[in-house]
Amino acid sequence: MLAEINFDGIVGPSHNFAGLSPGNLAATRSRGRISNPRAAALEGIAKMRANLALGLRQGILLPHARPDHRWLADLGADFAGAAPHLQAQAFSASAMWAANAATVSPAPDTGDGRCHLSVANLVTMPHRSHEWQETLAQLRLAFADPAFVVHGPVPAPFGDEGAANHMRLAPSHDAPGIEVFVYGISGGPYPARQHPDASYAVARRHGLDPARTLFVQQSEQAIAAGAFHNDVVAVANGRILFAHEYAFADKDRFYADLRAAMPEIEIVEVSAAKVSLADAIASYLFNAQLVTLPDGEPALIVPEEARDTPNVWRWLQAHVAGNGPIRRVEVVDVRQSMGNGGGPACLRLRVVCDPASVDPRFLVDEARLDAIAAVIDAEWPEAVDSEALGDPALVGRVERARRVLLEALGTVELIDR
Ligand code: SUG
Repeated sequence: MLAEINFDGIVGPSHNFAGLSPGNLAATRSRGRISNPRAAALEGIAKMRANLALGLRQGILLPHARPDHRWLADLGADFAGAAPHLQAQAFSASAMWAANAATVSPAPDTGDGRCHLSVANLVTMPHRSHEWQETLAQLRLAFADPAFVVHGPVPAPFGDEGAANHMRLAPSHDAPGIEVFVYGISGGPYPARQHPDASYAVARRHGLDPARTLFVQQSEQAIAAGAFHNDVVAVANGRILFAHEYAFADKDRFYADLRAAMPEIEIVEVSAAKVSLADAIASYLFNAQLVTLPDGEPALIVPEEARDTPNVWRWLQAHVAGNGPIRRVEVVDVRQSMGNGGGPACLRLRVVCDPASVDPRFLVDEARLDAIAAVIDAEWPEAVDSEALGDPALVGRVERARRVLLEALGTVELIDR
């Protein structure tokens, strides 16, 4: 029996606002702010609790070793002596955004009937380019069962940012689906982070049926407006595609191809006249978790910022009141992550699989979340100044915090991955 499990990245103790992602407007604007790692991680725990309360299944991915001494050693540097920009890049907690961990093709879609995961290389941003090694180690533990195939990264220079640029539509989780890969060609002043050849490579490696696989270009306008990943302007689940009018370069052709591949598709498009691209991106309306509740109802889990943006909230209320395909809206507070451009959907990696085939250390219930929250309360720094990342006391605290968490979760083999 296949189910969707959302694996949320636990916000690491080094969470800070160093402004490392050009094209991610929230992160750029937050540069220099004092961050609150403890509050950030507890927001993430509260989001997971809310998902459990909705009857959804929940998993976790763990904070990475930061600073990343191995990466610095490859650069011939050590943390204390490294230039400030390398210190910040080695210290980032960006692995929290699990939607960028991997691309996942569930078993019903693949040639060999196994669930395939390809770890994302994240080569476009230096601070994210050294995530894949530890992500791969975690995926190989969590999905060690023969029901899964875990692939290494697509080689550079073909940038791959994982599930954030991938959507799956299927009548039910355990039925064969349509997989949609969204790539970028140009983004105006900003980098296009998903290379088309990376998307093609992942689809080939996963053994997807070309008749049920679409490759779609993200609009340049969307990237230039701050949609550095497709999941900032579109999200899909079940029979529903929820997208902004300006998300795709050629939406008419994409919609026609989708309708041909899946006649029962419901395309919910938000027009620019109702919600501008700027408001969609500032509110993260589309960086929502579009989920199927246990009773079969589609629900949208949006960040507080969507409720704070009047035309966005009006659109949502009107959609639900007007009997639109999305039947329910839930609001979660992930403001610390949002300050770095990471909404509810960025924080999770969806894996459709038999839950019994997953290493149980990567699954959570309320009791396990209590244990994680206790470690966060005791060990996570309350505040971090991105201008002072070189402070040896902070480094010691961050390293200890992660170690205590991995010990509490019984995943000590990852301490030195
Ligand atoms: O890659 N922010 C992340 C946010 C990722 C959001 N994920 C999805 N859309 N799925 C990024 O831009 C900022 C970190 C810093 O500046 O320190 C950052 O990496």
